[in-house]
Amino acid sequence: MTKTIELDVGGMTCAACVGRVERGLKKVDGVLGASVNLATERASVTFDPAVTGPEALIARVQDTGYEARTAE
Ligand code: 9UX
Repeated sequence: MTKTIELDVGGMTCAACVGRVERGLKKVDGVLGASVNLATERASVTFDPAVTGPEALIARVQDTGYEARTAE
């Protein structure tokens, strides 16, 4: 089974930021895909919930150097 969540990502100011966040998320075990939109400051992340979850995804974005929280 897979799940997709949306994260609000703060602190991205250029296209290279988007690449950094996407690459960071895709390195998390259990992540199947990550797509980041600079204009909306949103990340859409698809993952295997048996392996990872929102807390690990948020922590990875923060470790990459940006702010993150689950989107409403
Ligand atoms: Mo662009 Mo983002 O020069 O951390 S990579 S601002």
